[in-house]
Amino acid sequence: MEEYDVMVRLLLLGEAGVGKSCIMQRFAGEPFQEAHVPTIGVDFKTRRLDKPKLSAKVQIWDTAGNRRYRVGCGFGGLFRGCQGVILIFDVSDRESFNNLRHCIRDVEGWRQGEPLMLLLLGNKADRAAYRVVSAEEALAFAESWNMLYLETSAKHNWNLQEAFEHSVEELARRQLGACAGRVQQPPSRRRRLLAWLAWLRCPCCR
Ligand SMILES: Nc1nc2c(ncn2[C@@H]2O[C@H](COP(=O)(O)OP(=O)(O)OP(=O)(O)O)[C@@H](O)[C@H]2O)c(=O)[nH]1
Ligand SMILES: [Mg+2]
Repeated sequence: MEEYDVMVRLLLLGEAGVGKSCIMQRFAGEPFQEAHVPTIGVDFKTRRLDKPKLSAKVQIWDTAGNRRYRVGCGFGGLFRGCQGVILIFDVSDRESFNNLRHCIRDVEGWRQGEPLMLLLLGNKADRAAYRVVSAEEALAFAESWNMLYLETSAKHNWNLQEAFEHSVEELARRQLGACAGRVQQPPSRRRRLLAWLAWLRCPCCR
């Protein structure tokens, strides 16, 4: 029988076209999809994540950004089976950032006061010339909801491993309780983002 320390279920939420499916596919080791094939209903993929002191089975649930395609999916029930929600917007699409408040309203409705890990991803960070949401603005929004903020690119596989590792470590810390000392604490949120931005802005480092 397969052995692991924790089983983690994560839900991806965000507007249509922000890159949820690409992020899930990249995490599962699949190539980047150039075409936008809207998700109908829900989809999921599972992968093991093995760290020196922690092994986890990670199940990623991908949702339809277009609410019309969510009909009949039993979203509330699906949500209650997940310990963490990854909210995603597109840094080159302001609407997708503005509409995060609808996602948060959904989450607040489903969670009914239960503890939940939230992570915010600003995806398509490779589209630097088209950026309309600054990292500073997104970070301020994330902090107001007590979320970690990371910038990702599903296209170039930037920060995806880090995003999922953070989620798993955070949830493992909560699930394993007394054993949680085995899981390494991530560095401070702001320091990680600043390091990432310095890297993103420096062409010779990329
Ligand atoms: N440049 C760039 N394009 C991306 C990135 N991630 C996704 N895309 C593109 O964005 C489009 C939408 O990606 P999807 O992953 O299908 O978006 P989604 O959020 O799953 O959309 P729905 O299923 O409709 O909710 C596709 O054309 C992808 O190739 C990225 O990091 N950078
Ligand atoms: Mg999709």
